[in-house]
Amino acid sequence: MPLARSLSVTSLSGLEDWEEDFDLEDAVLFEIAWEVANKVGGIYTVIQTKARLTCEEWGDNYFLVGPYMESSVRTQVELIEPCNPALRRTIDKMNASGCKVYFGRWLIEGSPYVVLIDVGFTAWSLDRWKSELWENFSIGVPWFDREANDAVLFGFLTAWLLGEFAAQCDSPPHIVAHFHEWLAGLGLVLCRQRQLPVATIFTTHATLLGRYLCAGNVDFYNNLAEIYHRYCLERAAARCAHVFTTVSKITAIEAEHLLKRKPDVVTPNGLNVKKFSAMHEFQNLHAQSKARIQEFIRGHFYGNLDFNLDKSVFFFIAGRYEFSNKGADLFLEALARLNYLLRVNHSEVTVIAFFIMPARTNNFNVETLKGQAVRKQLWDTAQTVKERFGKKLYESLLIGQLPDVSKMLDKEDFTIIKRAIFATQRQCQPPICTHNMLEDSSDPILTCIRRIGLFNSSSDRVKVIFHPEFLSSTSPLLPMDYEEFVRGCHLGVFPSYYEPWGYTPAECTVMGIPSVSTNLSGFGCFMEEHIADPSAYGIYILDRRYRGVDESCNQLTSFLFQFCQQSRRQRIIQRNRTERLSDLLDWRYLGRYYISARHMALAKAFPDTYCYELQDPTSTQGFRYPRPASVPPSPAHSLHSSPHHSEAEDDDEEERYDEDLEAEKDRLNIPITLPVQIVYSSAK
Ligand code: G6P
Ligand code: 1S3
Repeated sequence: MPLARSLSVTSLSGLEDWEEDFDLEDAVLFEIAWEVANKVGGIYTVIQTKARLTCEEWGDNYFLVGPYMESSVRTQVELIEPCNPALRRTIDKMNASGCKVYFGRWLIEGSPYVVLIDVGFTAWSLDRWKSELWENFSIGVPWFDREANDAVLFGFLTAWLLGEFAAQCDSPPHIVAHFHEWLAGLGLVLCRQRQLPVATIFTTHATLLGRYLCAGNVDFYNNLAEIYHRYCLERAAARCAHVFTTVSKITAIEAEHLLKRKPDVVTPNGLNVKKFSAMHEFQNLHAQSKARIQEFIRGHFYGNLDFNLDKSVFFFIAGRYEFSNKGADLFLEALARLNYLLRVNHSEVTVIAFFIMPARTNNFNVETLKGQAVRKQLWDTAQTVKERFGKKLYESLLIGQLPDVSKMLDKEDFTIIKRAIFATQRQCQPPICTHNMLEDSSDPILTCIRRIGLFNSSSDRVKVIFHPEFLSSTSPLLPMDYEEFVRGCHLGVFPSYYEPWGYTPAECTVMGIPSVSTNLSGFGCFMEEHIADPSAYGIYILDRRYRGVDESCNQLTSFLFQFCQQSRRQRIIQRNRTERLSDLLDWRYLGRYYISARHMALAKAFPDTYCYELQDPTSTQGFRYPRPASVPPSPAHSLHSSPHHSEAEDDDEEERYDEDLEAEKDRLNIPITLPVQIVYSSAK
């Protein structure tokens, strides 16, 4: 049997210490998800970032289970022989019975073990398994739903794996199996139906019905055939699990109504926070990345660069292209209103708003590529003229004469310069979209831009760039990866209507970039709960729950307008505050909710070995980051109503900010409320 593991959750910048003495000596953890070593969306990020902490806790007894996808395996997984003898026998037995199961190490932080199942290889069993599903659970999966067919294969294969593993263990094992999302849920249902000795957890990251109902423009009736059986699989998993969790309180409400089960634990999503040894390193990174975005802007707006780049701020929205669920509709409308406000107030600020959402395209468009080529040519011209100039200066110095400034640029130099200037002439406005869109006329972002008239004209104070492809450092247009890009921006804007968690604003926070989220997103609700004055920390939370669309749009416009009125120094101070919240989003802190869920499941499934007690919920105090003392008492003063405030005001605020850093450290030692307060005792 493996060695006992001791768990220690260390103190984080004043956040409470959390020691756990639950005896996990002979327990084994399987975490099962369709996105293990297979990037589809947010669940991949959850599993991948959490792996290091879970490996530290469970050591060699932690196994991730996912589908075998050849292209991902080639680049992300090192295939090896299974280390655990019972698991080796399990895999050998399954492979001898017509399955293809692989074992390896996923090459990410923590290097967790992965069991990867080739579901296609066992497709010959699909009809039989679907009949079983119908006979035992009355869930009928239609032949045309490929995703649901994969879910059936994956479900039966994972239940097979867990059952076989339990049978292969020398002594009765204590298995915890944590299943994520409906695509993996069937394995859980089968474990319970077959009465396997497995403590089961089901986490839903978004409910199927919630997503469909909120999307608004989904063709509901023509999609009905694809919804119901998936919903049945999801609901069965949620109802059968020993412990049911959702990623946020907002999704918990949804689950209570749509899946008819209140989650036992809310397991918020964390990140692997990288701490720089130098306090201000993230500010330097902002400046470096911003300079690269500015270069791109110079090319994109060539010939129309009539605004001051030094007084420009970069906003962005990024993510899966769900126009209204992700709030791209509201963002565009607010940008139109902001454009008006900046114009009537004669603001010197220019806003460049990026939309990074993948759509169907056939590559970059010519005008956009040309912009970068022209910029490059201008740079080369400047270098040529500089060299010629330098040579003349050098020659005059050699003969001990002051140079004749009027002769430093000759006729040839002027010809070169004029040719370069002529090349920047442009007959059209700078493009909105960087790519050739396949569905240009019906694309929701482009259609909305046509309606609101944000066409990147000179008079517009708000410019829009739609990049319908995820960013990559190998792009010929904007060669930056997502992280670099985020660091270079000033504000992430995520006014989502449907967002069970929302990694995008969380990622901004840990990089020290302020963001807008909503009280309908898991992240927004979490921050609202834990921070006394979120906007002082650069966390703007939009009310999309209790206000109408028009009112929410006005609120967003006012957030954006206020942001545009901040001075550079205020932005720097605000970024420092934002970055200080990153501990709150670190798995080292948030991982404890997963630990709670696992212990609770073990105690429910194996009551003779483990038990837990619910603590009196009134005995603990909720944790809240206090309002930064450096913020003046009235919000009206914390954001200057005029952009022309004095430097002295900034100095005052900066000084107060430095003082309050120390004071806040002490005040952070407040107990934190876990969603379920559990005191464990190992009754073994
Ligand atoms: C960082 C850098 C500063 C730079 C500033 C620009 O803080 O360390 O040197 O001046 O970014 O901030 P801004 O909000 O104007 O991009
Ligand atoms: C879901 O992915 P999505 O973008 O479809 O799961 C993510 C991870 O839990 C979550 O962050 C996101 O809000 C959900 O919507």
